[in-house]
Amino acid sequence: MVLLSGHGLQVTKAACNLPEVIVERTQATQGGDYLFVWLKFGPHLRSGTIVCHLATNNGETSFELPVSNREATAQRFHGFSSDDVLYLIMPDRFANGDPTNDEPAEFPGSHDRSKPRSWHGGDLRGIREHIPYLKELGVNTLWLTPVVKNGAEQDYHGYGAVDLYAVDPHLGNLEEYKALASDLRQQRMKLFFDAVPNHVGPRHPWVAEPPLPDWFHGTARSHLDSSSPTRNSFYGKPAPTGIFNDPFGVLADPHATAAMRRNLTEGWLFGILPDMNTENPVVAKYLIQNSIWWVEMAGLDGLRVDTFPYVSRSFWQQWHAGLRRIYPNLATIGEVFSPDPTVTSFFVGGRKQWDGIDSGLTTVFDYPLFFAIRDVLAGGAPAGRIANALRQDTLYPHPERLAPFFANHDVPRMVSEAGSSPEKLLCAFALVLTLRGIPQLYYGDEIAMSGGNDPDNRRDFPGGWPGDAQNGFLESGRTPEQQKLFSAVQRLLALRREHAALRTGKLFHVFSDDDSYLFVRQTEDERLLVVFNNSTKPRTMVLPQANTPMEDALRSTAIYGDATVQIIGKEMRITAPGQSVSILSLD
Ligand SMILES: [Ca+2]
Ligand SMILES: [Ca+2]
Repeated sequence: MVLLSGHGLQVTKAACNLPEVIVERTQATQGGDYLFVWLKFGPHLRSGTIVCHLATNNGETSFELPVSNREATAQRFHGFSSDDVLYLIMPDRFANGDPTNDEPAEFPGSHDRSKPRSWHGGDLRGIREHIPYLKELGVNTLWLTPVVKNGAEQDYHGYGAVDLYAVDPHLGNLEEYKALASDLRQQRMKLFFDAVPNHVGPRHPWVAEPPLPDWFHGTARSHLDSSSPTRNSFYGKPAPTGIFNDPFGVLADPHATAAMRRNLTEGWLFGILPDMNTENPVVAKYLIQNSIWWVEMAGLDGLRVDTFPYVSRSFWQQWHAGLRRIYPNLATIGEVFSPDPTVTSFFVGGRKQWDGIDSGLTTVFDYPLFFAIRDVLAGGAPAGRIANALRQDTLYPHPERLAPFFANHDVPRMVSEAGSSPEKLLCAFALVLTLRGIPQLYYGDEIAMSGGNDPDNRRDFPGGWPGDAQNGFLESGRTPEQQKLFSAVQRLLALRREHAALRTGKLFHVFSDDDSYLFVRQTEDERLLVVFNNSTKPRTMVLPQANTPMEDALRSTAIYGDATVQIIGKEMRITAPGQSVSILSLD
């Protein structure tokens, strides 16, 4: 399906210049300002440019459609596993590899590094130039916030698309994006695209003139707000976190009414982002084709899926079916911003839920664990909250695919949260990199970048711009404290690569209370004990070994951190420094 825009497109005849291309049907809309053309390709179609002629009662025109054979699929569309570590970058804020695109001619006044909500000049070339840094750190899978064309003065973040088939000119162009993907593949690294089928930006040309009258849920003048009419008090409990999140409970609740759900799935996010009418099959087709196009063009391994609960589940089922028909291993990871695992797990695919729908989603970011880690480290909550989050893994078909994280672009930097500290930041890294799942890190946390709420949590990576006073990409440019943290994170990432138990080992709780949480990651060949002490004071714990994965261990070797273990009789006497994580190998 091709969507053309123009004038007077009420065609009476449409035909293309190749016998392998058949025009199945056409539909003109909006007084001829749009034309949908459904094409069918024969099996012998070859690379080239299709030219299709359109005839109307008032004249003729034509359009060209480039087609190409698929590139070799080796090393593409792999999906992900716990062998991978995701690293989230906001391209505008990481590194400026091309100062000539800082303020594209069509967006005058958009670039101003002194304004936190303006474009700052970072781009795709800047990321390409820093692949060696990412390799040196030890991450292998990049999630970039949306690279689609936005352009409006404050849309540096990418979530306000004005063209779903173009790279934003501040960031580069499609060739530059493909080059980034290719460079990453050469380094055996992966690339995830941030897909946003829920909405486009308020300045998308569709808003003034939608291709179909029901292209969006509502119109710019008349639409629902995405805020749910039911607040947390509906379920008799107060909002459990200080961080805003819509109560998605009604979407997972078999007893909720359509009225309780409708604002969430059909409302305009924040009351301003035009909400795609994904129930219209033509809109669904457009969005599915668009996602396939990006995956194919760049050879992507996966998609991070924005605002997942805000889109109807039947759409997600179709969208995944469309993608997986071509890319059976493609990974999709959904944003379900909720502290409640009964809510986050509901959206994961792999099984039908009470509505008869399997969303198809590979996995979700582990928001419940995120809230637990923040509450424990910064908020002084009991360390046992971590065990409590993990206990609920039973809700997920594949808990080993969950993506634990302690920061992203929507929450304050860990080190800047009240009650946090550099030591706590390092504990957060160590937990996320040793608990089960596929970890996700946020750019700059490895050098303790600070920042409060959005957009302060999206500062420029120091050294990414010519003339920056500091260069955090180089050891020589880091402060001693930053270097200490960077080295520790690098070490944790290396240990993850070296020890299969940290990637795939079965996880056992072995001790948990208000101050400490201890767990073992076990494979057939290896047992690793991870000791997290959240108290500022050192402490000693005595754990019986019987009927635990520590059974019969005769000695331990510290591979990270300063905890010590003495094995006396059938007991392990574990001493952990204050505010620390340690990893010990048991044999
Ligand atoms: Ca630039
Ligand atoms: Ca929606």
